[in-house]
Parts: sequence; structure tokens; C-alpha cells
Amino acid sequence: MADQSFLAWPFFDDHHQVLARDLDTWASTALCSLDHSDVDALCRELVQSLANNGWLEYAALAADADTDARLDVRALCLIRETLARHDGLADFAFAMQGLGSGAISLFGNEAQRSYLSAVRSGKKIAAFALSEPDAGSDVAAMTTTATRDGDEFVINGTKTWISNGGIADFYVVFARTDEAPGARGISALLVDADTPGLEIAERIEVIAPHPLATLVFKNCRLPTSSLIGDPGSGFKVAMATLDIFRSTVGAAALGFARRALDEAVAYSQSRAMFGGTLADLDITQERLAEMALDIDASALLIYRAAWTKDCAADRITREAAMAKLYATEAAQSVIDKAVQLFGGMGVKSGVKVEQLYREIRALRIYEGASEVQKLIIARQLLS
Ligand code: COS
Repeated sequence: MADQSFLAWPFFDDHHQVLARDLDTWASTALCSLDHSDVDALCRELVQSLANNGWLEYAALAADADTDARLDVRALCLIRETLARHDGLADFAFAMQGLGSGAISLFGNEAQRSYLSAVRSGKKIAAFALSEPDAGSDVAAMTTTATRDGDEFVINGTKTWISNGGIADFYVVFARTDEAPGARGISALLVDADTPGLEIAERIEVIAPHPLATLVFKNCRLPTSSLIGDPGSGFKVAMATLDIFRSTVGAAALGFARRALDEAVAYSQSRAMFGGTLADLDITQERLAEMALDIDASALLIYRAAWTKDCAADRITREAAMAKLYATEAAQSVIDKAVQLFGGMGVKSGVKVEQLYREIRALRIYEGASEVQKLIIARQLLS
């Protein structure tokens, strides 16, 4: 079992410690021999299995939650860290239920909140549709429009890199409603996947396979009741959602890194070399020490951000940016070191560290690339 001594840190309440241990026990059997040959089918199965075992109750608020109820960011991070350590697609399935419904948890009205029950029970798969071919890091440059026509919105435009695209039952779509130029003229809309005018234009294959697509909207009509939050507040809805889920991306990276370290420790102790084992070599010990240090530093930043959101501050833009930036970059380095320790075995298809090497890469890009996180941190320093 991976090191869980960090659960004694003062960031956590008793229920967090129980949650992390119970999930680890469940994941050790439920996620140990998954068949990844059909990712769409496996993703649907994982959503159902995560729901049946109660884990999705952390991904979205209850439909009838009190108005002051909040997502438990420490729990979200612990769950992503633990799932990522066992299986990247299980982490993905959990995370996207949360990110895809985050705007509804945070800003949804009573009717929209019924979707939260379906997300928690695995009956609906959620997706978050923000990025566009020419607007990824620069969200305010989006060109998809939602034009008011009587008591309807008409959406036209393209969204891309949409996780769960193709299998989602609904999308939270950000589109220009033009109350003002730039960031103040964007709104968030709840769009059912079967709405006429919404099409999956392309399924995108990536190095760590998961459902991903480009969506095209052609005169896609929605009732005005699809608006999530106030008209023109979409940029803030997106940023507030990302404030929560960015720390959890760091947590997933941490889970991948912990798994890489576990694999590296076990392999180096069993691999015979120069009359001893790989672990006897000073250079190996130096590598392992660097990996352990990076992991603890990442964990401290992630759980600092999560604790701050849960207990001390409404906005954690800087803390979340630091946690995501550091943990994803550090995990890439930890995993690369693990691959190097494995030698040729490290690049053999299907070996765990080879999978981790592919899985970590996108985390330095999505939900705000490392460069965007640096921009956010610097802006706060200079403001
Ligand atoms: N929470 C609430 N409001 C926020 C916020 C946050 N975390 N961050 C910014 N805002 C508000 C600002 O206060 C500002 O409001 P006012 O106009 O009332 O002052 C408004 O939103 C615009 O903010 P800003 O001027 O900083 O916006 P920019 O267009 O300069 O963009 C970055 C800032 C680059 C940080 C933003 O576009 C971003 O995060 N980009 C990455 C997006 C991303 O993660 N893409 C991946 C898609 S998901 S896979």
C-alpha cells in the first residue's frame, strides 16, 4: 500500500482519513484488472461503479443541498489522488462528473439542480465545454455565440478538446451572449447532448486514451431557462469552477507520481545489478529521494489549496494555480525518473510506468496550461 502518513496532517478531518482509506481498499480490488480496449464502454462502467459505491456523492452537491452547502475540495483531491494511483481512467470518470456539473453545483437554479442527482447516481454523464479551436488559454477570446431569439438562445460555433465528448448526456457550454465585450459578455448554458443542432464533429485520439471530441453547434436552440447563473457571468462561472477543480488536477498528478515512486522502489529493490540490487546504488537512492521530495512538496501545496477553499477563503485562485502548476510538473519529472530506473522495461507498452508516462502529459496542459498558472500567480503578485 502507498504511503498514507500524510493523512495525519492537520489539513484533514477524521472523515477525510476514513474516506481515503476506504476508497483505497475498494480501488485495490475494483480497479485492479480493467479492460481498457473500449474506453467509452469502460468510462460508462466506471461512472456507474463509482456511483454505486457512493464515491460520486463527492463529485456534485445534492440537488436539495442547503444554499450554504459546498463541495468538499479536500475529499475531491483525496479521491482523485487515490483513483489516479490505481487507474487513470477511473480518475478521469470521477473528475469529469465533477467538472462537468461544477457550474450547476455552484450556480444552478432549482430545475437545473435535478441534474446533480443524475450525476451522483451515474444516470447522466457530464461534460464541460469551454475551449475552442482558437480560444484555449485565452478564454475571453471565444467566438461561439448564444444569440437571444424570443424566449430561446440559438448557439452557433465549435468547442474542442471536450472530455467526455461523445458519451456525455449533457454539456455545460460557455458562449458569447455579448452583454459586454470580452470576459463580461460570456454566459454558461446547460445543453442536453440530444439537442438538435449539436453534433459530435470529431472524436480525438490522444496518447492516454479517454473520450474526447470536437462539438459543433449549428443553430442549436435552447430555452432561456438553460442559462446557468446570470447573463454575462459565464467567465466567472468558468473561473470559479476551475478554482475548485484545478487543485484536483494537481491531486491526480500526485496520485500518478505516488504510483511511479511505488513502482520504482519495488523495481529497484528487486532488480539485480553489479552484485547487489539497483536500490543499492547511490545514484538510485538520489533519484528516489528527489522523487519523494517532489511528492511531499506537491501534496503540501495541493492540500494547502484544498484546506484553504474548504476552511478559510472563498477564492483560491493563487493557491490552486500553484498546486496545479507544481504538482503536474513535478509528477512529470517523478514519472520520467521512474521510467529511467526501469530502463528498457520503462518504455515497454503496458508496463505501469509507461502508462503513467503517457497519462501525466496532458495534465500540464488541460484546465489551464502551466504557463497560464504562472501568469495567474504573477498577476496576483503584481496587482
Ligand atoms: N473567480 C471568479 N472571478 C474571476 C476569477 C476567479 N478565479 N478569475 C478572474 N475572475 C474575474 C475577474 O475578477 C474579472 O472580473 P471583472 O471584469 O469584474 O474585474 C474577470 O473575471 C476577467 O478576469 P481577467 O481580466 O483576469 O481575465 P483574462 O481574460 O485576462 O483571463 C486567465 C485570465 C488567463 C487567467 C483565464 O483566461 C484562464 O484561466 N485561462 C485558462 C483557461 C483554461 O483553464 N482553459 C482550459 C479549459 S478547461 S480544459
